[in-house]
Amino acid sequence: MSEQDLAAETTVARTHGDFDVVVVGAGFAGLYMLHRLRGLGFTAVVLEAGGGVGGTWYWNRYPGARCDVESMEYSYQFSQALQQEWEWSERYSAQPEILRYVNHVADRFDLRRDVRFNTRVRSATFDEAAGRWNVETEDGLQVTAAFCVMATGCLSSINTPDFKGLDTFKGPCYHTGGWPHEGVDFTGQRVGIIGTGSSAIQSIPIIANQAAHLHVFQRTPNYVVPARNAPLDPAVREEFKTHYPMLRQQAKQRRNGILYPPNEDSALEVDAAEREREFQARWERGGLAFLGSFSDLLLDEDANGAAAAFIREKIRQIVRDPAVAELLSPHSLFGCKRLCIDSGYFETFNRSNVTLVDVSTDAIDEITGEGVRVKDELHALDAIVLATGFDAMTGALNKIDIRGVGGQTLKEKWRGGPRMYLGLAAAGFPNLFTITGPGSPSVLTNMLPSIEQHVDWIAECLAHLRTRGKARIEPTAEAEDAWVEHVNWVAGHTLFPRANSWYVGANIPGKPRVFMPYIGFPAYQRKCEEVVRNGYEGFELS
Ligand code: NA7
Repeated sequence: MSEQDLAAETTVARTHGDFDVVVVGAGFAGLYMLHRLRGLGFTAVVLEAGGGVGGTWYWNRYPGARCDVESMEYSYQFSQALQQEWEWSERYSAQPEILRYVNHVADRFDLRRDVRFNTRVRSATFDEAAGRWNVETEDGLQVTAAFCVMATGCLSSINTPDFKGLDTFKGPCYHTGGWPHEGVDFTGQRVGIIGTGSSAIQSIPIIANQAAHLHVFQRTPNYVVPARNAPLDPAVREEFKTHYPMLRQQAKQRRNGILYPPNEDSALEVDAAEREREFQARWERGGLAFLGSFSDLLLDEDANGAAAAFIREKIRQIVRDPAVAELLSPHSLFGCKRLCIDSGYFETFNRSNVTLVDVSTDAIDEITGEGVRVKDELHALDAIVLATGFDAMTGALNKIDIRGVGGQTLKEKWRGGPRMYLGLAAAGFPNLFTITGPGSPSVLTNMLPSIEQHVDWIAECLAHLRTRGKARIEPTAEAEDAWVEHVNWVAGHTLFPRANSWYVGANIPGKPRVFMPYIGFPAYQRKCEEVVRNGYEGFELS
């Protein structure tokens, strides 16, 4: 289906009148939420800012955009037929293929007719007297529903740093998280890319191949392991398809919901040769499996240091110029920012048309009409790429004026950092749910099973309320406080909170430093099940 067809379809979704549920966002989360709600006989409408389905995969069309979770796992599992019929082509899917998959799902389950595209939500207000949510969009539409589900994504609010003079630059400036649909041809151009996170690491080798010259402005180097992407081995595909239910179950028992085998040994209890062997085996295997090399990499500083040293040595082996290799070598904690997965990233710095510009001590002073100025040097450019990330986890929610009981805004409630019960609901905001909200495992996991677990929980909760004749659900302040404390307590036993990552909001100036996701997918699922078994413990139903 083309973009035009999609846009034409936007008028089809019924938006007048009352709904049982209004869902914000038509990415993987919002689409599956709609599917479950329909199956339970609830009326629902989905409001989506983009011109099509797919969320993250709709917006992030930068060159090289690819998932870092393997294709056979980065897919829905709610439908056996769907997971049997879809054929992934590569070990890690590229953005266009994932977008095709989401579109296929939308068609297969006839979801589009309840989605209103090109519709950005401006506010959501709880009407206490009516016990309903009033949702208003930027184009003046008003929708009311008994329940509101925010499926707004964890990495959907782009971060554009406040560079002096950014708007004076004469050439085009692109953000990786809002890439033009028609693509960009950098042939013959002098391009500057700001940032060296996952998006930059994926796009740099491809842009370098095209551009006359690429300047990479790096503030902090990252730990990167090879993806070893390849056409999907038919034997692997068959293995998954034959044993999908069992493999999905196994994955749910893993800390991050991903199937790679974890090594239960401590990195410090084996000798140096064994440590090296394990790291090397994982390096050759490729991908996030490197995180599972040893059980204590994210718990113990010395174990962590061993993994860090291994990767630094790899960088020295790959990058020919020792000064560049040193600049590319991270000295922060390993794995406490999202580990990046590459295809030829470090090799790209051996090219004569690539310059690494260190902006760690001397920040970017300004952007002029001609390029980027750092200290006294102007790097003349024809185009700029901002690979500067997102206001993660809370950004998309805080952009919407969400008002609960007594007119309190969610933004105000979260002034000191996000507070939610289970990352699903917030005290003072009855009948409002978030999918993969702060305080749930979300970004530390394979997002797809995390999304499905949340959607299933919410769907079953709504069905329960209907059966019991209850109209309102809200977590108690005590349950919320205890959960926030627990999330922090668990994180405090790991190295995670010590790193300046977007997990703690360190990338956004002024954002309160709080470790936002919950560490431990299996324990989290058990907790959610226990809450239900105990009659929605921690929630007030009325
Ligand atoms: P990231 O991982 O947040 O990376 C953003 C990059 O932009 C990172 O290198 C930042 O450096 C850099 N940055 C941000 N602001 C500035 C300024 N003001 N000056 C210089 N450099 C800056 O975002 P991505 O889009 O790459 O990846 C997001 C997630 O998507 C990723 O984790 C995967 O899960 C998929 P910093 O490290 O803050 O010094």
